[in-house]
Amino acid sequence: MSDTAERSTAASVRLPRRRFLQLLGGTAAAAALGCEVPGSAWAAPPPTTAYASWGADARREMRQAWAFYVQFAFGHDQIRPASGGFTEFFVPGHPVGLTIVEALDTLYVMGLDDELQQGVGWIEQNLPDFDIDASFQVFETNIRMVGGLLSGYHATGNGTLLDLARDLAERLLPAFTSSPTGIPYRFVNLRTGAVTGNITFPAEIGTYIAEFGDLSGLVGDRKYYDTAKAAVKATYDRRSDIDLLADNIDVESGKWKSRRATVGPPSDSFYEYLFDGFDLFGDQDLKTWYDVLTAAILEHQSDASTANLWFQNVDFRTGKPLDTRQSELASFYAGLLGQSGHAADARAYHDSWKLVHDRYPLLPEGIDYTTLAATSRGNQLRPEYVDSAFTLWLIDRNDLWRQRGLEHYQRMKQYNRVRYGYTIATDVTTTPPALGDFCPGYWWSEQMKYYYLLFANSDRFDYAHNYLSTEGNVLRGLL
Ligand code: DMJ
Repeated sequence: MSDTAERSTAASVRLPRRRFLQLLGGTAAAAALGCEVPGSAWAAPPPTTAYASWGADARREMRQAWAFYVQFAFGHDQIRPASGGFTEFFVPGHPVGLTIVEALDTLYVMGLDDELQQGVGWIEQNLPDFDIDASFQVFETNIRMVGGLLSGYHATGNGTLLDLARDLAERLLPAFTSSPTGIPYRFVNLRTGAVTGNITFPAEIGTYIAEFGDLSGLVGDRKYYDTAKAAVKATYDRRSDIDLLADNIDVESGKWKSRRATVGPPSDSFYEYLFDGFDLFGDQDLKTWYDVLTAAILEHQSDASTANLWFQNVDFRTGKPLDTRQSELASFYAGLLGQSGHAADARAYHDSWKLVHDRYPLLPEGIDYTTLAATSRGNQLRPEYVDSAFTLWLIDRNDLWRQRGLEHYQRMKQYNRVRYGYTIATDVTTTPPALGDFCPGYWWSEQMKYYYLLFANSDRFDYAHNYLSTEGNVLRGLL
């Protein structure tokens, strides 16, 4: 790709951020237009070079893994790196190049420009639009595909990527607009707009504002932003008297179908995007909702009875403890707490996960935090632990976070590596762990980017003012 040419084209198609904030109107826009967008307080001291060789190492691993993906699975959603096979993520028989889309901005920040050009070329030649007569999961399609295309657009300025992001978001909209509550159905047929899946979860309701809001700003149409925010509000308005959310809800009746409040799945990124919507767009409503729910979580779900901080699952109406299980996915919450000013809790919660990391060769999918026993023995090659470490490092530049990130990276190299890349594990209670044959799409978008940015000093990333989505897509801060 002619990078310079593409970038100058991009400048002419982008709707300036200021214009989008005007479109938003009201207090939120005023706050943002006053340049009080949170995140600007992130410290930016001079980087050290102690970890630079690990940055180069992560870049080499990414390049090699990409070469294997191109050789064995190019255009398919995910490689099977042990066997050299492939698998689709959304719908069997309907590949959408998920790994390529997820990898775009990681390739960009790493300066792997030939690979980036190869990926964009595949998209240009093979994805004219998303007119696919099949049912796609709305949440995953948004965070992975819409977000990946948008961050790819921010990286390259290639208008095709933005057009595709818009085409796809349009096809997701019926999930929201055909719902009587504004809470999206879980699945939508990308061609017909037919919806299914009327029992859903907070994360699948509230993880759109970053991508939809970015798209609104880029194309000058606020409907995406408004749709995403309405779904969040519909859920927030159904909080209990003690300001907690349960984790199952009926899209059509708006009635809760469970009583469990959790910061882990299937609620996790609902909370993340409340704060992120404020971070990106200065929307004070979202910040208020975040603060109300977070105060209740800290009051009713914090459990320091083991001498470490954990977040118990509780009854959302009474606050009564339900169980002491913790998903690995919940470790993202340390980063979110840090971003939102809860520095001591952030450190304490990451310290808790460090204990688990010390106990097993790889983090298990789930534990009982009273004993640290694995309740789910697999390891889905997940990024949340290093995601938090990276986020916390951006805030205080304490080398502790780099050390934790490096340890996570070295364990992955030691235990998740197979012939053609990196794979999930099926049992981490043995050393070495038993391995599967599957590299998830998020590996390309999340941890490889976090490792690289944590260790290297990328001149394509603004370490002081940035935004990474729940899927690690950089929607602000690419240089
Ligand atoms: C990613 O797809 C996203 O981070 C999502 O929010 C939940 N976790 C997976 C990776 O584990």
